[in-house]
Amino acid sequence: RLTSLSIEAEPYAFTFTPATCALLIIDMQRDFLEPGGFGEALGNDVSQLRRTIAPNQRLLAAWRSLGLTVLHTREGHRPDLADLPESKKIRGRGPTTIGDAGPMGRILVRGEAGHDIIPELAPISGEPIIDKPGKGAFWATDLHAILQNRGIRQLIVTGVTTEVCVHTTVREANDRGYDCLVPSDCVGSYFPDFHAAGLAMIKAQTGIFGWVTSSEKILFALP
Ligand code: TIU
Repeated sequence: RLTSLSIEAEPYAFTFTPATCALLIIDMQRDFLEPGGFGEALGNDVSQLRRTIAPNQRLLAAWRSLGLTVLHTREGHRPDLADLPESKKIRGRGPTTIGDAGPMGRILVRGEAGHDIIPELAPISGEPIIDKPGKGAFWATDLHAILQNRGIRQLIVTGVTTEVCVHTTVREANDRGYDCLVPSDCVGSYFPDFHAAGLAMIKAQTGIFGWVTSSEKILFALP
């Protein structure tokens, strides 16, 4: 039986009960991670994100093998763009922005190829997919209700990007009473210095938003 476990982490050990701790994988979408996608078209180095794929696969396999809760998120908008604020649409100032035709379909539009989760981390039956219009996974979604209905109190948050959607989600989760643990090798940013600062911010001030560890340390702690 799974009871309380302890993971070596910073600023101190993360104690958790597997049955009430979900793996929440943020926005591992083709348009952010794949060569030829929207992220690369913006001039970003996708290798900074792609290094997170293998560690996420190992963590996901472990969570599935123990029968624990897994959830996935995708950032994107309705095909009619009714949920896309004008501010978000025009901020990019590029030749192509959200909703326009991109290399893998309309950029960040639900149902398009580029909006989907990369095949390496494809969700399976029973794993809720949270479609979110914003950076945080709680705003304008049913994530909190789903977590409450399953009795989840703690989250392991992975995915991309560290300082944008992962950070916003960890902050939102913290305010809703969830403990968040972030494995550093399972989150990534196009900007290595933002990645490092983002992780430092989470664990500063004796864990102001949460804890930071590695996937290896999580796997080591599992039964
Ligand atoms: N998922 C996520 O972080 N969305 C972004 O737009 N991130 C950027 O870093 N651009």
